[in-house]
Amino acid sequence: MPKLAQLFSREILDSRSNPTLETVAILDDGSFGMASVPSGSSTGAEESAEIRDNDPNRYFGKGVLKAVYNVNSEIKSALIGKDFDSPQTVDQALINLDGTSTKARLGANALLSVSMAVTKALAASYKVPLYKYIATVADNKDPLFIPTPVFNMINGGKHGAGNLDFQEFHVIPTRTGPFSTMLQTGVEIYQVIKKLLARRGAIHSVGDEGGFAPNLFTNLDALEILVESITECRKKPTIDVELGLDVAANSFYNNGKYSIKDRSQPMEAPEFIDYLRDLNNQYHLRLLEDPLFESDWKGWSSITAELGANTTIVGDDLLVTNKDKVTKAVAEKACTGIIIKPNQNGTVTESIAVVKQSRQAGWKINASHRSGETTDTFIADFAVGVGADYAKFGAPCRGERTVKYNRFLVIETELSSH
Ligand code: 2PG
Ligand code: MG
Repeated sequence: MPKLAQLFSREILDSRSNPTLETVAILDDGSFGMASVPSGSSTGAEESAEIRDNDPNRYFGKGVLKAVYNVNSEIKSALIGKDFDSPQTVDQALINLDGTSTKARLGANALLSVSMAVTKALAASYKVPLYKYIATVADNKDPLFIPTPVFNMINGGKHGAGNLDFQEFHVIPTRTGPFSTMLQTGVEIYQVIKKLLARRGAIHSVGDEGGFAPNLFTNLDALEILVESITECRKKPTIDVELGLDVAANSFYNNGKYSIKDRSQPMEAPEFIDYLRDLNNQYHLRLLEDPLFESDWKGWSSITAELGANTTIVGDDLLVTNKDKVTKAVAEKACTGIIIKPNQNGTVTESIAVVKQSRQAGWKINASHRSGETTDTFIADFAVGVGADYAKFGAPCRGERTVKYNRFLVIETELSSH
């Protein structure tokens, strides 16, 4: 049984130029795993706790030296020399050591970096690709496949330039060919969006996730640009390529009302649901993520009852990759899909458990990056290993995003050669 021989963490930078952790785990047979953790900006209130230094003299308080220290001291002392035959045993040790329900004592970022690094080292020790090892850990015996990519082409909300309320405008190729063809479709549409935005005189700088952050008037304008771009690429909207939205409604919910640029007056939940229903009738969304405020459970149940038959209603901030939230959402029929973000949870195996729980409910699984990313490709292997229906890594642009889509290309080649 492999033993953990070395554990070491350091502070590196993420794609938004904020510090994060990179952790190295080495087993006594020499197997090596290195992992870095992403970080969100439009976070759910009940995500596991990311520890930052809050030292105003370093990186405006965003340093992670405390979390790094926790790995290099307490976590290291507790794990070094122990036998670990699976990520479950490592994760359980981490959970016990931290002792809080939100992983606030040692930090979910510290814990996840160790959990991912050890999982990678164990895969290396067993001499299997990471995605296959994750499938074994997840007890996923189905044939492995590449999830459908959800390309975030236009960035608004907290990730954009401040002029669009909705956070993410998705293009989702329908599954008619291999992943490489879906990627090509996404990239060609991305390039055409750039051209159309330039033609309209809307700026086309990019936002946090590599999608364009244009100067458009309304959220519907952004959807129109996507439709035009799909058509210009000689594809049929809703047939060849579908649309999706991460509304991220938390960010424009104030005093019980939803305020968006498309309407002059703030809306109560029933009126906003009517608005989303009309929008959905027009654009036939495949995925509708976080359409309502994370505590508006009543609203979630009613939008799922209204739209859930044809559109997957996806919980992100609502569910924060947390088993108790999923249990509540299943009971209340609050959604039909889930975003899985390991760093909302804090360990790899608990995130896998949430995937299984969600699948039992018949939900669609969307494995997701964060807006602050690194060049780590763990999430791509994770998505394949757990059999996720969808994966969202942002736009097919910027190194920290393309590295994950490129990892899918590698996995696709490996899967097709067996
Ligand atoms: C989201 C994510 C990722 P963030 O809301 O789905 O796209 O954004 O990482 O900022 O929470
Ligand atoms: Mg989201």
